[in-house]
Amino acid sequence: MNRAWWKEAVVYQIYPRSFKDSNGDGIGDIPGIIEKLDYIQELGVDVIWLNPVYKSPNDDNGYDISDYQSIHPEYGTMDDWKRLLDGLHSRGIKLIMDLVVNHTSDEHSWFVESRKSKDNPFREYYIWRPPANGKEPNSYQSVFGGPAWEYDAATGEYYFHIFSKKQPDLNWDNPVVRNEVFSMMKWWLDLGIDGFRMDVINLISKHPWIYEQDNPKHKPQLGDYANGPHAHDYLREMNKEVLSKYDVLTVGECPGTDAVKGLEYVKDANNELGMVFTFEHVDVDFGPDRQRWCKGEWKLPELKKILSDWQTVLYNGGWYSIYLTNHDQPRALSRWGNDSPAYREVSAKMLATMKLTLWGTPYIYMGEEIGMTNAYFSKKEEYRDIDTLNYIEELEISGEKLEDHLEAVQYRSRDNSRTPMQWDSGKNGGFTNGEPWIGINPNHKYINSETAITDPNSIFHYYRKLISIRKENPCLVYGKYTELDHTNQEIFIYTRILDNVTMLVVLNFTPHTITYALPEIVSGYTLKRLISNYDKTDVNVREINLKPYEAVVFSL
Ligand code: TEU
Ligand code: CA
Repeated sequence: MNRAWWKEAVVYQIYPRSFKDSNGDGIGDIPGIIEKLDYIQELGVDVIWLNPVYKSPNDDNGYDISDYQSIHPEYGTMDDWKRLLDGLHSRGIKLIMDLVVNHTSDEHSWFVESRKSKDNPFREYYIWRPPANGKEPNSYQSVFGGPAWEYDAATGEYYFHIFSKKQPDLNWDNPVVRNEVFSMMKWWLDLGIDGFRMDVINLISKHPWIYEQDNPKHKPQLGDYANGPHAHDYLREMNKEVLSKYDVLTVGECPGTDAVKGLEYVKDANNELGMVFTFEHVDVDFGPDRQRWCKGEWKLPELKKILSDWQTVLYNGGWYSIYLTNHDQPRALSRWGNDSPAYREVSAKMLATMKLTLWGTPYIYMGEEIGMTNAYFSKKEEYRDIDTLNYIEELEISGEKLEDHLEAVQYRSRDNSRTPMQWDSGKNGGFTNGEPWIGINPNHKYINSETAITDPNSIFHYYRKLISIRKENPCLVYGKYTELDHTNQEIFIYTRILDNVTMLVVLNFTPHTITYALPEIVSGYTLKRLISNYDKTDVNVREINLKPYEAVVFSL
């Protein structure tokens, strides 16, 4: 397996709007991030992924970009951004930027031109179709609700948008568009960035059916829009024209993709991407018919199967990335761990152990390192996310009450991970001196980074230790992953093997004490405990007594 810096790296994701506000306007900004660089360095991560900070009307919090080559004034200036890059690089930390090129904002100058007339030179930058029988070309829906086609009076045609109507999709079949994107990417890379996280990059090539008459088979969900006929062609072209000329980390967000399809994007031999973000594990608790707005059941063997599949399939010449939450997902701890006071710390550490010992590059989402939990907002006024608000409006239109769907909304809303970073127990959790743009979780009184740093047993320090153990043990980076005892409903157990080094990871996913017979593979070995979320591990040659949410890594 080829070694690479980005395979050995640990990435920390910053959602800038909610990280740290430096000027009291209630919105996190780049100078705020600069204030916290020592904190980031202390954690021991190698790379920062910054969510979009470009000029944007903020219909979808920066994922609707109106100028790819300037910084949104709310976040600061280009000079601030350069200070951030220097501050990171001088600490040995790399920076990857968000590349959002499936769509632009409708306020981007390309679209402003495109909508003016049918013969405008920018017309073919986007996807336009005439009405069908005086209506939308077809009734396909956008991911955020409502039609995927929006009427534009100036020319009497409809444009296509997978996300909000303020996010028109770019026409990647037009080579001029591809060249525009490639030269913009070079511009950022030449400023010294270390790679890109690519938003819904496998949606750029459109399936022919999006233009066709309604087909009852197609009630498209996000994943159905994915992996169109030219997705790989366009990524290979991007690699050839841009990426191959730099030593960079690339991670493409790829909904609707299983491991076999995923491998095609990341196989060394294909020269496309370094890694992809997969969705199967974070969709494991969808309801029947892949319904997202509900609190579906999930079982440990299903989660293990998804993770194992990806790690096994991608091991054949590719690379994996492992995240448990991000700015679109509920907090991992509130989902797969246990956010009640008794188990919050120990289950957060258990999940951290899993993330840092699986095969693939681990991503930590801001606040995960201090065990932040879901927001559980109960009123419509508290929500900010367009996706959640559109859903609440749909409920209202169909005469339903939010109260009757509150459990699902509280569980699923993207705002759960977007509440401000909790820095201290004081006013607004130390995030801002002003009025925060979104509510701060009241639990900042006891869940905050100041407390975490002073407590040597905190989740924060546990993460630091895990990160350094990973760095000291190439086996945890490159070692082959093998799952044991797949059907076990309560325990996740696997080995990592590299040359003559074997590591065994045992994770109890329940709040119960479990006596567990150790697998055959350990017989004849002495178990050396590398790390655990408890002071002592009760283990003998034959069995282990796992305490609630106990996690332990042994080297054999
Ligand atoms: O995410 C795409 C995406 O899959 C989610 O928006 C998904 O619809 C959501 O998680 C609900 O399951 C990317 C960005 O990460 C997201 O923030 C943007 O809103 C979206 O693309 C459009 O740019
Ligand atoms: Ca600010």
